[in-house]
Amino acid sequence: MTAQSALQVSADSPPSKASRFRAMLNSKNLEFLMEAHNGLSAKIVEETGFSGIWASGLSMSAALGVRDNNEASWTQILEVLEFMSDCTSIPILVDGDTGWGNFNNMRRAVVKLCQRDIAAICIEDKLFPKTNSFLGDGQPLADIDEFCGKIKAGKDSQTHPDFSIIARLEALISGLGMAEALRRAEAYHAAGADAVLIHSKKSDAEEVLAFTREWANRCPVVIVPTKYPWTPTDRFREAGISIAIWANHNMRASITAMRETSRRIYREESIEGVDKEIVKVRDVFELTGNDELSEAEKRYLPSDGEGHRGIVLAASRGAELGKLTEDKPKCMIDVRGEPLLGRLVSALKNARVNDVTVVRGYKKDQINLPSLSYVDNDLYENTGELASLACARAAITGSCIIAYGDVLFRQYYLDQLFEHNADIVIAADALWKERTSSDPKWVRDFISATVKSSQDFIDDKPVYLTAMGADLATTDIHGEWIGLARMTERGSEIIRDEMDALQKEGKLNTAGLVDLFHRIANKGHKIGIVYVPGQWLDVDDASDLSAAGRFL
Ligand code: SPV
Ligand code: MG
Repeated sequence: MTAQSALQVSADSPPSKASRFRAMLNSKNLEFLMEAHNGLSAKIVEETGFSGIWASGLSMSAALGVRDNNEASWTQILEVLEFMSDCTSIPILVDGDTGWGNFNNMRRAVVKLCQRDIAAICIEDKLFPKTNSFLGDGQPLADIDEFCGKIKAGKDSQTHPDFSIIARLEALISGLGMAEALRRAEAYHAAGADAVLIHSKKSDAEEVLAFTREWANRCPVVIVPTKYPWTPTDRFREAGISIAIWANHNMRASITAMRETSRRIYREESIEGVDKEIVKVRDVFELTGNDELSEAEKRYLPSDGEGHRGIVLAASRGAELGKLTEDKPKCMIDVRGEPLLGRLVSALKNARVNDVTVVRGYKKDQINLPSLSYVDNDLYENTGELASLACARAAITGSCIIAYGDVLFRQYYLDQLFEHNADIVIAADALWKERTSSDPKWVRDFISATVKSSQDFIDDKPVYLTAMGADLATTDIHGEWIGLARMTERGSEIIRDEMDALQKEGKLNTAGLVDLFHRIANKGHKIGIVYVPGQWLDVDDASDLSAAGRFL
């Protein structure tokens, strides 16, 4: 970093992109820039770990469907750069072709680039409109003095002290030889270029390495090894090269991937085949930062009182699932490309349950979905559901949903819970299946209610819970709880009070939700029942898991 830029950086602000790029140029290590051509590819370059981006002229043009012949105007390129710069935090070196005109165009371009936080521009000593270096033979070069004037105009126009201008030498490409390349490098360096880029279209690196030997690091040297990809990178390092640019490989990779995908869908007249091979739509949301928007909505949109809270109990392992839960809890088991918990949270968010707290326990570090709040029941092995719920006590306020972390159900069941006017409402399967002799290793949550379901599910009268438990007499069973409950503000208060009562009685750590609801109903509070026609499951064992796949 130069002394000037050090002044610009206060103790608590990170160095600017321009300063970081300048540090890369001047560092003793070989650095790398990876090509990007739009916001998405720029984000991918950054998430991969690269320290900087090459905004390739060839790639940006190709992505716009035009040739690398200045067919896209410089302001169109500027617009692409703005998207790339806005959505990334690493420096961008833009391929500025010939500076998009003469010294005057260069001045204006540099100002606009600085405004958009672009760290550096590389300009090549060819004529406008440019032609890609790998096309044709012996392209005419710019007049040396004219090109030096362009460099000076750029340096005089930069509004950030560390903005860099790299002068790209096309003498070797045009067959004018090493002496001409060195003569021009000297002139451009004297005109103020911060580095030179020596370009070659030979299939080995020899002339580039010969240049670096002659040049002897009078200023940093940048290379683009597209045509000599087999040269070991260490040779560049040994030659003291400052930056190697991987110039067009994301654009080319995207062509390969898009062709394969399009052709397969065309052939198969179906998207099923490619579906597993490509990223999920959820990944796209993640890459484009939708989580941040959800957070911002909570902060800035007026609250219309309809946002709800959710508490998901996900502390248990799900030991019946054997190997599948050896390294993660069952709520993170993948069902058709998405963890159970991800599916549950999407259903909750679709019902405007925006503020979701997950209670973790077994392998808690594996539960790491974005935009959720987490609390941990570290004693999950020796405690029950209410001990987990107690960990999320602070979240049991207002309009609130409680759900098991392993349940799948139809989205509209949530709407029905919210439509019911009882303070506590639970969803119960009216088409519950009888207990069988092999059933259950785990506990079934049966309910008894004031009225049996008519089983037409259209116009059920208000129904309320009378009893709940695994051991209800078969004749008393009217349904099976599906692991989903909803409370109003008053309902949340009733739940908290009953938990306090259980705590006082020393029963909180071992009791389950069924005990809680049973006790509340027994105390005379009306717990509403929404009868649902099956179409749900909780994933307890391998057969549930395959049923889950079918369910979806
Ligand atoms: C680009 O990526 O647009 C370049 C590098 O200018 S090259 O295509 O090798 O000329
Ligand atoms: Mg280019």
